[in-house]
Amino acid sequence: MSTNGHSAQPEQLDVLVVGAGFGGAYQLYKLRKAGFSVKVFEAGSNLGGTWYWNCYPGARVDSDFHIYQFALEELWKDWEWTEHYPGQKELANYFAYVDKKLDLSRDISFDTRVTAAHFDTTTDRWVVSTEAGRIVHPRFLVLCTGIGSKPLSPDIKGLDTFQGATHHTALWPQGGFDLAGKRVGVIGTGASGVQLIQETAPVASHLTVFQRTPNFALPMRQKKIDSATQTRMKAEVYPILLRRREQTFAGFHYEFTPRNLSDLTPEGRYLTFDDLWTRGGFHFWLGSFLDILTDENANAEAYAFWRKKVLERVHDPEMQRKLAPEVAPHPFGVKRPCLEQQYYEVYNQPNVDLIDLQQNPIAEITPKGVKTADSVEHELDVLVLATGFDAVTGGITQIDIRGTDGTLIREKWGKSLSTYLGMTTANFPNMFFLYGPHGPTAFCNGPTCVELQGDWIIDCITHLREKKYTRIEPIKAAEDAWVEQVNAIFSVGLWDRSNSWYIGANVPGKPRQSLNFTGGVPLYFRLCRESAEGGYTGFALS
Ligand code: N01
Repeated sequence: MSTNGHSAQPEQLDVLVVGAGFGGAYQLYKLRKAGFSVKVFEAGSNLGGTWYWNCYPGARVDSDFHIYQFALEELWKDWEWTEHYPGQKELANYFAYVDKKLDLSRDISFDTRVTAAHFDTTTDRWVVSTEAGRIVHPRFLVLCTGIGSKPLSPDIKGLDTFQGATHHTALWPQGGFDLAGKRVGVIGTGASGVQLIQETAPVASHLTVFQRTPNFALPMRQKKIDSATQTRMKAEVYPILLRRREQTFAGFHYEFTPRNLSDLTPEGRYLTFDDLWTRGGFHFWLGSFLDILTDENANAEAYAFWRKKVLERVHDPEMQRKLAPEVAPHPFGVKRPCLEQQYYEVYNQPNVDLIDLQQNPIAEITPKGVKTADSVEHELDVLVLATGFDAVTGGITQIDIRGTDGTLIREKWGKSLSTYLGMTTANFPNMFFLYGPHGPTAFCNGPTCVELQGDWIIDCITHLREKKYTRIEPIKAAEDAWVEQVNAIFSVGLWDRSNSWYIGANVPGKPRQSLNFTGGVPLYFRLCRESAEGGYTGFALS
């Protein structure tokens, strides 16, 4: 290898992993342990994936600390969290700890963006190129690009004319960017927007929030976690809590309430809702009644309960209408709610304006700020784009990936998404992806998903090595059947009733369809296991 990282001969590897977040780190550790030659290419300058890029003020995980970590005892036994829902800095520290403990960085090339991967049918290897011109020839390509690695900027007239600072939440300056004392505008009220808004309102001189759809945010109920509690949890419950993740719909440590809402009296429903609300976190969503995401009436009751709670916290009737309208813009929970800490109180502050873009859309961005349809120019020092991602598929389709017949994955999935088992796709042999399309992904705690899918992929690659196969790819008929199954399960829910990233509806021109497997973690992994135990049914091995 030359000093600039370019080999005279392209480097041959067993596996190239793309991305060094939870998924990529796990692949590297386990594949290396299994004796494979493996490297990770990561576009960022450090480990962490989402937790590297999303360093905007207030960025925080909304899974409970004990399930949002690797289930590897060699890691959790010596690590201590400080908060129930850790912030981005703590997660970055966790990744530094993981790196040191597992000695990961020596096989990771940072600041290395993969731009193309073409399958060579003569060698059964991938030819992978990076932005800087490095080329490697791995047998297998494992894409750990996550759900949010392609940030989406809005197509708004004049955006590039703004003379203040413009920052997308997912591309926040690594050194930080201070919003204190500034006139800040935020477009978007998804999870990123809500977190940034509640952090910014107390310090900005003025905050203007541009909201297209209200977020049905849920109380986080953050708390500090002390050392004694964790010592006890490690001794008594950690292994069981981490195992339980495999047995619940969302890869959490709790499950839906095992009743339909209609089975209970109005008082019983109220008491259950109140209990879930008091627990905080996602209990009110992923711990709620079984029919909450499939039955309109059950869903409407959940919305009414949520709305009542929000109205109690917001003083101004006009703010109440914008944040929690009487008629819900979409069913509760079919667009991702997020966890909030003091989000609703922000709108009682005199320095905060909330613009309802449904009533008063953005006309254009000007050099001074944002002009709305009512001709008011909202003057700003900073414009924050909390406008989300080309989620789930974008991290993969932004790479020039070409399969056996030269087809671009972007073109294949541009028509309609098709995968087999949410980890592979026909005509793209020896390529796996995890925490991506048609997996439990958006409905699964991240570490749960990447460990379970990750183990399946590693077992599969190990099986191929043992049997001396050099190539695996899904059979088209198996892929078609999988897509049919994914869509049939999806059609039972109310998912299609919102314009959410869950279904690609937030990206202009993206086909509206299920991007995830919505049948829950236990069913998903049973189907994956069945294929493996049957000798990888649905795949052609050669
Ligand atoms: O992105 P989003 P996000 N004009 O797509 C609005 C994870 N995450 O970055 O709803 C005006 O949810 C858009 O409006 P609408 C988590 O899975 C996790 O916030 O489409 N507005 C919406 O309000 C999350 O779900 C954590 O009408 C425009 C917002 O921008 C996922 O990432 C923290 C617009 C985008 O919301 C994505 O969250 C952060 C336009 N042209 C993120 N275009 C935690 O774990 C878009 N919007 C805590």
